[in-house]
Amino acid sequence: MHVLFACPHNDPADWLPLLASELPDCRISVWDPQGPPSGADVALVWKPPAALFAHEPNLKALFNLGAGVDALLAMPELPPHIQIVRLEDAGMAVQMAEYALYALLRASRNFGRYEADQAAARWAPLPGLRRAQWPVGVLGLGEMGARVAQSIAAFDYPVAGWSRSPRSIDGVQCFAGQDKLSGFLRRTRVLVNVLPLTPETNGILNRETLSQLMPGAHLINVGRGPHLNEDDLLALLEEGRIEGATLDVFGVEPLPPSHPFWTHPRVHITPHIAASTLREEAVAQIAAKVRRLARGEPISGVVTPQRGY
Ligand code: NDP
Ligand code: OXD
Repeated sequence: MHVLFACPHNDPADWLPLLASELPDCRISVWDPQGPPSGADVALVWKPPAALFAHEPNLKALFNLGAGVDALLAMPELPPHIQIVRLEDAGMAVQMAEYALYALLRASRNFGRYEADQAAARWAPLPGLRRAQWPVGVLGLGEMGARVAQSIAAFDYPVAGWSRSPRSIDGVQCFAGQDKLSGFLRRTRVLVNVLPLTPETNGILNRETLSQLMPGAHLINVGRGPHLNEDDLLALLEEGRIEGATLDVFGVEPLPPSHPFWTHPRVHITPHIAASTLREEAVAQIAAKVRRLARGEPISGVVTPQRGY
């Protein structure tokens, strides 16, 4: 197998030694758009330039260095015959669970209020937490969502999840399909979105859906920016129908300096760091799949383009 590293935003020096040690029998090279085609069989990619596909016609599989493949599938130059393989967890699910727990606890345990109290040297304990008043709902029950839901359930919050096909997860009330979305939203106070971005899920967080959440609702968006109608969220915050939001992903990234989210007192933002790709874990997972492909064996994590994830 010939493996090509085609991630112009990542330094190959950080990746090649790991790849070489995991795949000693493979030829490994870095994509050179000025040079002749490498003839590589598979490539590691993250937001690759469109020119890659015409330049490297021998590629049969792309290993995406992330879980979400929305940007890749949106490229018109992507040849239909190429297999797309996404990262499956690879150390990201635990990060996602930490992030969601942090945002949940900040809201439910009043940590934001206590930070303000400290700034004002004010000693003002609030009544203790009643978990029954904080039902959490997780949109998406895949690698990330299942781990998020299980982690929150371990802290005894009532947790539900929503997916496309029926799922069964201990301690999590599972809803599936479009016709169950409303019931899921109505029992949810803290909504965590960890769906992939597809034509079906684009814009799913909007006035109509967010208005169905319980009073005092909080939104945690760690999926993709275009899931959320940002103007609808701002209006619902203003109207008091949403209490607060923790957002990691945005319609435009980096978030423009003039965006109202930067200064909104009830919006907490982070720069798309909820779950970062970990080099060692990612390379180990990809290398194991490359070895299976070399032996002609099937691999998991292959994206279904028609589904969009
Ligand atoms: P998976 O493919 O493992 O899981 C996707 C889940 O979403 C599945 O449960 C799937 O349902 C569900 N789903 C998809 N479409 C629909 C739909 N139309 N209606 C209901 N449920 C649907 O993905 P991951 O968990 O690995 O990743 C999810 C997303 O998280 C990524 O695509 C990416 O956008 C985001 N992400 C963000 C990061 C960050 O740092 N902010 C880092 C990593 C990922 P079913 O189970 O039936 O297939
Ligand atoms: C991913 C991401 O999809 O980092 O892995 O957003």
